Amino acid sequence: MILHEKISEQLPEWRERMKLLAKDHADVVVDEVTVGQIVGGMRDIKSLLTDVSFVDPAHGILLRGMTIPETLKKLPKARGSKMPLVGGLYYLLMTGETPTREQALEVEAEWDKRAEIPEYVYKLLKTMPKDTHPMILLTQAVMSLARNSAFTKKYKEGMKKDVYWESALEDSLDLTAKLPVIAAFIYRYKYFGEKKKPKYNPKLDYGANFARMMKVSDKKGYAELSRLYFILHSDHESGNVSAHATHLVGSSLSDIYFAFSAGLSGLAGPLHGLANQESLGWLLDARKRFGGVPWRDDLYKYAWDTLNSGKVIPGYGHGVLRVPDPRFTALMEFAKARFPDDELVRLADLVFEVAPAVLKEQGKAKDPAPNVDAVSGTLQYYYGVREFEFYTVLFGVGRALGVTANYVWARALSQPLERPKSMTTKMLEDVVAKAKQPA
Ligand code: NMX
Ligand code: MLT
Repeated sequence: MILHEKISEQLPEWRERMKLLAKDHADVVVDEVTVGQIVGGMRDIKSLLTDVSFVDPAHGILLRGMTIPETLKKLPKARGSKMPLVGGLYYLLMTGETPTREQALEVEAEWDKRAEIPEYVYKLLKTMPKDTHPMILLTQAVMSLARNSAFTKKYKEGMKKDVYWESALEDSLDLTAKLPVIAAFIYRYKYFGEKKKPKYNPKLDYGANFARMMKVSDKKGYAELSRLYFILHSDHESGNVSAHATHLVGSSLSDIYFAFSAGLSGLAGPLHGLANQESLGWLLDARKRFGGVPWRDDLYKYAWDTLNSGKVIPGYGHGVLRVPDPRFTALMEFAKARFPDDELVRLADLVFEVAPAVLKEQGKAKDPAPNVDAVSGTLQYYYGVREFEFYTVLFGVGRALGVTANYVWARALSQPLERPKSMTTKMLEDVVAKAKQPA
């Protein structure tokens, strides 16, 4: 299999580099940690290692070194489409190389072979109460797939450490193949009561399959959005909650199903992936309150009302970025090229003018710019996917692409159990008292 071959070729060099760092340079100081960082959610502490992606505060995500516009331009496209094949993105994340169209299609073909969902997963989903949040359903479905993990099976049989990554890759391909099918089933079952299992069509790519299984009316347009959406949400270096949770759990040698269900649980929080649903809710509220796209002054007041009521403006701010998120820009460009007159798109655009100014005036948020969640739901809404509780599921399908690539490389490079050290408040106060003592 193509990804297996490529990773095998690259492994000796990466292992050598890792060995040098671990053995010969272990005592070189990289950074210092301040009290502010310890009490402030570990922000900016450089302590994670990944080559899959990097968030540059001034330029946004670099996927294997490529900006979003470069990624969208250079990856091979689905036939008759302006958007890249998701299989090509997976090849890029896994290998660090830009694939040819054939290589991207080989990954897509792997997904075709693995997209079948075990019957018990459907049964499990159907036993849940009707009002269960779709992120609970997705997390449960993913967790239940651990039953078939190649990694866990081989581990029990005594698999050697240097081949851990091979069964990690097997599981990752299986998981990423099944996710769009599971997500589409959850959508059709939960909101339309459909019990029929979605069928993956080998003649279609990942994005087109998803659009077909979701049964939206404009399948072609939604396939384009799905390709873009999954690519944009795939990875955002390793410190974000979903990636970090997946990595942490994986470091205990839990299989990717356990690890990713932890990542999904983190994604389900309103400060992380759930912000896309909150963000659309905020826009819809504004539209309802003002009977359409409001005047700028009204929107300004609405944004201040949100802040004054102790809430955040969803879709704005970021832990690392200090410019408008290029993923936001890519989605906005997509919308403006296809449906510029859509009322919610115009409203989201006006919020982009007003919200940063309000956040700057308030002076708290370090990044007053929009992140990916500020507009992602608006595009789903346009294509008729209006059940916005479901949006984080879509984020999850995309995020699996990045975190599984990281999981495979973490096993390939024998990244160890993650185990940072904690302190007590008294210990921290003692450190402060000592630092403040006159010399
Ligand atoms: N609206 C109001 N206040 C904000 C916002 C915002 N959009 N962003 C940051 N702040 C506040 C933040 O709550 C904090 O206040 P306090 O000191 O009272 O605790 C202060 O500004 C400093 O926060 P930062 O250091 O700028 O941001 P931090 O790194 O802690 O948090 C987010 C980053 C993304 C959690 C934060 O900006 C936020 O809550 N944004 C809204 C929710 C959102 O859009 N989340 C999605 C993130 C992207 N994703 O896809 O996961
Ligand atoms: C993400 O895509 O994970 C979010 O932008 C959050 C982050 O990077 O912290």
